[in-house]
Amino acid sequence: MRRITYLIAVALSLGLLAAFLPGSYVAAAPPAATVEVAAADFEFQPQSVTINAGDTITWTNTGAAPHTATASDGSWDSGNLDPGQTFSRTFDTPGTYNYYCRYHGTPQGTGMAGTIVVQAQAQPTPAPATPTAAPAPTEPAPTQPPGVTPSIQANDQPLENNTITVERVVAAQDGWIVVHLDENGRPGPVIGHTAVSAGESANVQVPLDQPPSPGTMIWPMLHIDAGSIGVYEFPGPDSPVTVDGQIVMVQITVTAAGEAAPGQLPRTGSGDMTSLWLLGGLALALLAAGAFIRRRRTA
Ligand SMILES: [Cu+2]
Repeated sequence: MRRITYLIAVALSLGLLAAFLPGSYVAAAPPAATVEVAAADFEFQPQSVTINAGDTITWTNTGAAPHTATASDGSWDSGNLDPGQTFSRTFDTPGTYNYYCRYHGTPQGTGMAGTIVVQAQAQPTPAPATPTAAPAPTEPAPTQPPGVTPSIQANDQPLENNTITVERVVAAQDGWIVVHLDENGRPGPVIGHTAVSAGESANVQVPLDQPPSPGTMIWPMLHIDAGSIGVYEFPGPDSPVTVDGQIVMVQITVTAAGEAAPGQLPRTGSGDMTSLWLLGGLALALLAAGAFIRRRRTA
């Protein structure tokens, strides 16, 4: 009996010793891994990743628009990632980390958002995610009927009642004209949208929630109407329309009010007419008063 106790003690000591030996001698925790996540237009792929504590996630912007990977609780942020740029972060503490794209998602997890599940290292490698746990089905790029190539055409212009006018839109299906603010030469946050029907539309008016100051660059962009039809859902299923991998959009500049485009006659507003009448009336009154005074003097 005592001999068995002794053997157990020896075995335990050896085990302890082994635990302190360099990793090459001992079957230690798996080496830290780097897991790739794509920040595509407009979703993270894969949307959910499970890693071990100590592993690193590298996000790569594989899209055409800028994106970010930003912790939903605000504890970390990649900053702006232009197409091709990467951001890496190592997750040492087990837990579930939700994140989103500041341009195309929300901290609440709608739109462009993702999750990182960090497991304690001692746990066995997780089984690959089952198909049912896969991210929400990706909406395929809308297929264009033959002969219809979506396009958008707009010029630099001043705001009229906080509204911009998009000269010409060709849409293969019902959708939206969405106006993005410029961010480093690419479309950033959305500042307005309006519905547009399939086919060709002229002079589409888009009201803006945040009127940009003169000199601001903006990007009118064509989006599809998917998900709930007639409800603007972006970030969400109402994704931008692409033609040959290029988003259908145009960059324009907001000019100062009253700054007429070359070749255009200056507008005469009702306000200008009112002041003209007032001036005319005043001149007539002065003339009449002068005539009255002169007549009184001569009398
Ligand atoms: Cu994004």
